[in-house]
Amino acid sequence: MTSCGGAGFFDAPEVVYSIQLHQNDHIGITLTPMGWDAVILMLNVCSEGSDCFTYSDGLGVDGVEIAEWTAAMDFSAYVIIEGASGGETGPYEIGIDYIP
Ligand SMILES: [Ca+2]
Repeated sequence: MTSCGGAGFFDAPEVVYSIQLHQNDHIGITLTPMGWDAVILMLNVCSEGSDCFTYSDGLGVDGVEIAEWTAAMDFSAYVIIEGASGGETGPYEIGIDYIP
C-alpha cells in the first residue's frame, strides 16, 4: 500500500462506496467531476487518514481521475470520492469496471 499523499488531508465532503472484490479481480475506476477538482481514494478501511491501495489526484477542475487496482485476495474495499481542497464538491459521474 502507499500513502495517499499525506494523512489528514482533503478537507472536503466525501462519498463512500463499498465494493466486493475477489482474488485477482482488477478494478478500474473512472471519475468525471463536473465543475470541481476531485480525488479518488481506494482504501481498506473507511478512514481517509489511512494508507490506501491507490489514489488519483490530477488535472485540476473537471480533470478525469482514473484509478486501478488488483485485489491480492477476496476483499471488501472502500472507494472514496473527495474534493481536492477544503469544501470542494459537486456533481460527478463514476464508472467502476471489473477488468478480467
Ligand atoms: Ca483532481
